Amino acid sequence: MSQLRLLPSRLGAQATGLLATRGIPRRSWRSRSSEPSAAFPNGTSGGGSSYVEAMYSAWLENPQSVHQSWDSFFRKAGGETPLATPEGRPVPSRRTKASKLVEDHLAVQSLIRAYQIRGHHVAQLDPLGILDADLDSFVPSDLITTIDKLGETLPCDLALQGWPAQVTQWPTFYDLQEADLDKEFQLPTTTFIGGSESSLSLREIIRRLESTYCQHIGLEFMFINDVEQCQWIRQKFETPGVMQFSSEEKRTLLARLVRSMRFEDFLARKWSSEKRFGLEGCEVMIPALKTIIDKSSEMGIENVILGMPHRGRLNVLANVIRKDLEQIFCQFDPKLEAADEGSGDVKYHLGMYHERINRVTNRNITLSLVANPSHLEAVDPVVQGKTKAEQFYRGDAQGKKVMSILVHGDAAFAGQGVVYETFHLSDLPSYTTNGTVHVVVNNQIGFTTDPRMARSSPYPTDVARVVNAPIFHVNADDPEAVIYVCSVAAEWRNTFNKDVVVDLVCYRRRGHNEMDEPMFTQPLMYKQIHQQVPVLKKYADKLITEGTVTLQEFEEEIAKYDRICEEAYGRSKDKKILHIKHWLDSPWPGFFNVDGEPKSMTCPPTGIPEDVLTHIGTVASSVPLEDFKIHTGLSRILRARADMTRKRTVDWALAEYMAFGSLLKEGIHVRLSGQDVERGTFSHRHHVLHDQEVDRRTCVPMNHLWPGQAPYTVCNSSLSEYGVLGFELGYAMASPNALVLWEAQFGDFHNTAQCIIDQFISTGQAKWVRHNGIVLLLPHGMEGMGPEHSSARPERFLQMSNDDSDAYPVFTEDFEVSQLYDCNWIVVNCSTPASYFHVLRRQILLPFRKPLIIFTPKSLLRHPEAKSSFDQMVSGTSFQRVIPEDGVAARTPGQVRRLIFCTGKVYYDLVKERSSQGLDGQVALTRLEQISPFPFDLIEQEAARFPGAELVWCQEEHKNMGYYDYISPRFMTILGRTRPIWYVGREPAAAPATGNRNTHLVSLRKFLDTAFDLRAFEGKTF
Ligand SMILES: Cc1ncc(C[n+]2csc(CCOP(=O)(O)OP(=O)(O)O)c2C)c(N)n1
Ligand SMILES: [Mg+2]
Repeated sequence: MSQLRLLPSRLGAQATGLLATRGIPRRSWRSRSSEPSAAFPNGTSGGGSSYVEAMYSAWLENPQSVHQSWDSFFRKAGGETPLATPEGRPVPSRRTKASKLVEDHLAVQSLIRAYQIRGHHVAQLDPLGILDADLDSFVPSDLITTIDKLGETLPCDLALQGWPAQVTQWPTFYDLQEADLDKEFQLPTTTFIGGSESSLSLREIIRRLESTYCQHIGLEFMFINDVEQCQWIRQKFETPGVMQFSSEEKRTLLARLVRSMRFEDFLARKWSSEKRFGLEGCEVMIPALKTIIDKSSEMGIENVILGMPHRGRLNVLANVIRKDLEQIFCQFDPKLEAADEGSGDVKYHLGMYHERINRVTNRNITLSLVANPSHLEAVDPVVQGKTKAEQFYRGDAQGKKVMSILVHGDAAFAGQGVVYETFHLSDLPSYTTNGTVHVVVNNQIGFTTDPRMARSSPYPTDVARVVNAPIFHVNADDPEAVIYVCSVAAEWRNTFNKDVVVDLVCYRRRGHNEMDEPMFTQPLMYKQIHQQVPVLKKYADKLITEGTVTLQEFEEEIAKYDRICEEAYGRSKDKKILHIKHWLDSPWPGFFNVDGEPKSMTCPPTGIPEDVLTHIGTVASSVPLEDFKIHTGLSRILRARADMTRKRTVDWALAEYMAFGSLLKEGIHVRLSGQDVERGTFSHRHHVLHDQEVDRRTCVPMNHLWPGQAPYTVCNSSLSEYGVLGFELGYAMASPNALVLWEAQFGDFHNTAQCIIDQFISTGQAKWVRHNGIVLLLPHGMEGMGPEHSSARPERFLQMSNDDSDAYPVFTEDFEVSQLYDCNWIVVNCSTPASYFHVLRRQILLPFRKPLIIFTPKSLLRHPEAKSSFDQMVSGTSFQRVIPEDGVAARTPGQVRRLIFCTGKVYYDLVKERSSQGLDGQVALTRLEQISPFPFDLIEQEAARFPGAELVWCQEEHKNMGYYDYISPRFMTILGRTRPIWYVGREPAAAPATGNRNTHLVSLRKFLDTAFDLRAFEGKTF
């Protein structure tokens, strides 16, 4: 049915042709009367009409009895001259007319508003003309289009076309007739279609509304809660003649399209059987991105950080970032040897960093494309984090210098939850990047899946509505419309500092990749695609016809770019070695030596002078602001901190304070983010004090430590792991001189961020030669809290550690540090506050950066034994990878019958049990603080110290979890398989912990009994 009401031939031959081929509407035709009535322009419902009528009646009686604005409204609307009857009332016939006049004006205002709200539903967005971009061919019943026949009787043959028999008239939502089309109507202030005119005929109003809202641009913005912002958008698009391009601009656009198209053609010619995820069908994305960058640069932006998936990535590298073509081409050479360490990545995942002069604005601009994995949209929060950090280091709190652009595929944008998680960061004070421009390559397909099977929302972009981001849909076969939309999008971002979405409705000329046959699954779509004239040809024909360029100039432009490609191709053949380092997205100038290597293989001691410890302890126990009333419970906590400081001891929270505070003193920015981190899930941290009497008055004592110290950021995040961890990883990418930590509420929640852990943290350096020193704090421990909230899943992190379990290492002098350099990440489980303090400081003092995974305590936070003395933290002390037995057993090693190795909290259970069983002289306890990379050297020494002892590994986790599978083969390697390492701990299980408190205690008892049963392994072989 929609054909009948769709737009007339003047939308262009293409559009009308398409209309006839439109598929079956998803919804059947509905009578207009079943539709809810539209809101009136002032936001009231139909009840507004009687109010206006009352106004009109009053005006007829006495024009001065109504407000001036009503008087002017009724006069301009051509109302009757006010005339009172002898009784002071208008005659009845006049009232009828008056009522019609008012109704008509209201109808027209409603109509204007209906176009602004729903016009996009009938915009001609699909270049193929097959599918409606909103997956629905239904035409909103409150739109009157130029082909509607108002109030006329239906021709009887329409019944044959499926109209219900009872419908005898053209359906009209308003009581407007054909004759009304030439009447003049006053325009409300909420439209700009009039330009300098304040009233127009209804016919012209409809024509202008159609031309703004229903051609190749579809605007969704009326859900935005801010009237000023809506007005801004209306003005940008409704004002007559806004989409005018100078011939210079048209020529630039054509030249950019030439590059985009010929780049793909070149790759297709040279490497016809290589996957490259070409951009064909959306070539306009290159001029689109360039326009966003040009416009932003013009508005003061100096640094643009981009994230994007596979589609068109090489083209973006070549033609937007301007990576040397030969470096791109040589990636296609299978014989090239990799020069750098690491396993590398496929070419359409690599990142890039480039500083150059923007040719349009003549200003310096830095562009970086962040490397990403296949996992679609995973890079979104990473880009945001990096952008935030760049803004932070530049002091660009408003995002006037640094901005991000994210490119998305239609299926991924709608389907991946991390998109939503990332949007929710966009307006949070510690996470906002002050607006991102999102560009969706909406080729109306995801691999082989039709969008009608891939999403439940009308558009793939609906997710953006949650943050009030305007969404501009545009037909990608209309390059000028695309450019206009992109320039408004950039202006929006740089005016309001809020997100905006450009939805490029396009098609995918080939299969998902160049080797894929799309006709298997999308036969009709691809029949249409095969007939589709490429956008470059269409646009060139248009410009040649209108005389903006000549055919010869166009051909020369093509030949010029083809020559550039050929020459670069020639040069690329001379390359023998592939440098992944050339694809680094975040260089750290000055951190490494000129060859990109660490400046040393040593780490200075991590202890600090006692007066620094004391000073931090004092500030941590105080309220640095005047007249600031804290909670009495907190006063107690602060008094306890002061007491500990006096006694030269620290608990966990104070040790963390001292690590952060000392780094801040040394100019290292510290940022701690995650759910409820400010107070701490376990109410132990209290880094943000809240005035009990003044709303939102807070104090962060950590920022009052020293004049000139580095800033400390501690921020409660949104309830997201995937998004927030990705964000912090991106933040940590920007600079090596910051300690960036993400804390999970409980360790097991990290699994909803698994993709960031697997695809970026564990593998990032190997794939992209990019270091990252992010720290993950994962509360862990079997404390009877149930299957969740117990395990941070150490086994998973350890399984992904890359140190070789079977290789007996060479113990060089720098073994401790070089082992750290060689690993993909560091996994620790500290048993003392001092250990935690040192490992946090070591993270920054190391001459390179590695991700650090820390299993952090819960009950140990308040355990009376889990305290450390200043002696373990002062200058000269450092992180102990292994804490050897130093009690009674250490003094008589010959008498020790069992040496139990363990890690973390279970140590305290074991110490207590050993003492209660009177086995202090016979059982030694040694703690692994650093589990991975495995401290082979220290374990060997420790085992040798107790030659007659049976070796046991004890853990509180189940046997198939925890550390056992990781440590067991490494013990075998270091012991030369001469001595067994027996397992003591919970039995294998499916769930990480029981939900029954009693079962928990029974299993604890059982393994503690085994740990100290010195005959438990008698007669057993290994
Ligand atoms: C998280 C994730 N799931 C699945 C895939 C496999 N995959 C690769 S491309 C693709 C289709 C993407 O469609 P769309 O987002 O529309 O981008 P297009 O390829 O059409 O440009 C899929 C499912 C992936 N890369 N990432
Ligand atoms: Mg797609």
